Amino acid sequence: MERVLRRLMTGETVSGEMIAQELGVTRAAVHQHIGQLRDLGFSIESAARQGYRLTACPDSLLAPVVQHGLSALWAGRQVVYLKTVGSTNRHARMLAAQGAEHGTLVLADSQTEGRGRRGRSWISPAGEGIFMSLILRPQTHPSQIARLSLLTALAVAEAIAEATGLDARIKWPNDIVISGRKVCGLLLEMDADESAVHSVVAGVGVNVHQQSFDEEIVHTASSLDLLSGRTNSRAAIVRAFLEAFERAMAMDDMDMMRAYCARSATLGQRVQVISLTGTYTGTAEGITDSGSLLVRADETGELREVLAADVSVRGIMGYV
Ligand code: BT5
Repeated sequence: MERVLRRLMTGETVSGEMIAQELGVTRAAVHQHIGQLRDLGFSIESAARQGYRLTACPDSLLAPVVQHGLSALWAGRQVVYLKTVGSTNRHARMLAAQGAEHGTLVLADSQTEGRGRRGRSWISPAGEGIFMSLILRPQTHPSQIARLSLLTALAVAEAIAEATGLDARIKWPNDIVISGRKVCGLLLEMDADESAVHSVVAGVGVNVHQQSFDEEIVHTASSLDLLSGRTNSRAAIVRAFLEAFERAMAMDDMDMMRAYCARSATLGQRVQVISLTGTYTGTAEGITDSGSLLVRADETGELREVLAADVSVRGIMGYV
């Protein structure tokens, strides 16, 4: 079905016979795939003797739709779309272990066990959001992985801003917020030993079409449609992410940090650092190369390095 769709995405009118020949399948199979695509909401005109023509696409995440007009060279060259999955991160880790190539993107329309950090869950309703995991095979030492985490946050924030016009900002360490509401969360997972990284899976969940939220997150979350007052295209956001990711990967460290800081919602803000050993307030003054937050503590005036794994950081006035 994806191959038939890819052929129709060219915008030409093509006969069933031609598609069948090109793809090496029967005309009956083509006919069946056209029916499936129509069921998924694709508008396909058919004229006797002339053939089929795609006239409108639904908000689909099928590979040919996501890859249409994609200018990235390696990110998203392979797209694995799943209607539903437990967790795209878990699926991507399995594919990585089986040898999936650098840049492979796993996308799902819904997740039944979407995961956040430290055993938390990510609410992933069907058709409402983007649930994706990018498989990376960086040639780096495990200690360099923090850079990938900063870079993923930067790429998602830029992609959302570009595709929707909204002022997407990075709330350290791994949330994307707009107008003080969380619209996206990131979960990076690495498969490595002491000396080498075998693969990294960069998981991204974005709220796109939701009009309402579970009670647990109703005061902190929002969606791109609610914030922009229009219906956004999930495929366009995924494409913008893949392109922004490649751009960010190609930046030198200084440029990347500069771009990251310009998109930060946390830097310069008064924050509350909540850790197992206690809570204190201060001002977020910087981010280190290894991804830690530098907070000037109110009480002592000293600059403290805050590791992402250890704490939650809240704005004094609320969530951001
Ligand atoms: C995150 O964790 O924010 C990382 C979320 C990563 C999700 C993606 S989806 C694709 C890929 N596959 C996966 O299985 N995961 C990744 P954390 O910082 O721990 O935040 C989790 C908390 O955010 C939850 O405890 C809720 O309070 C809140 N939350 C859950 N679902 C949300 C949603 N859809 N929108 C906003 N907040 C949400």
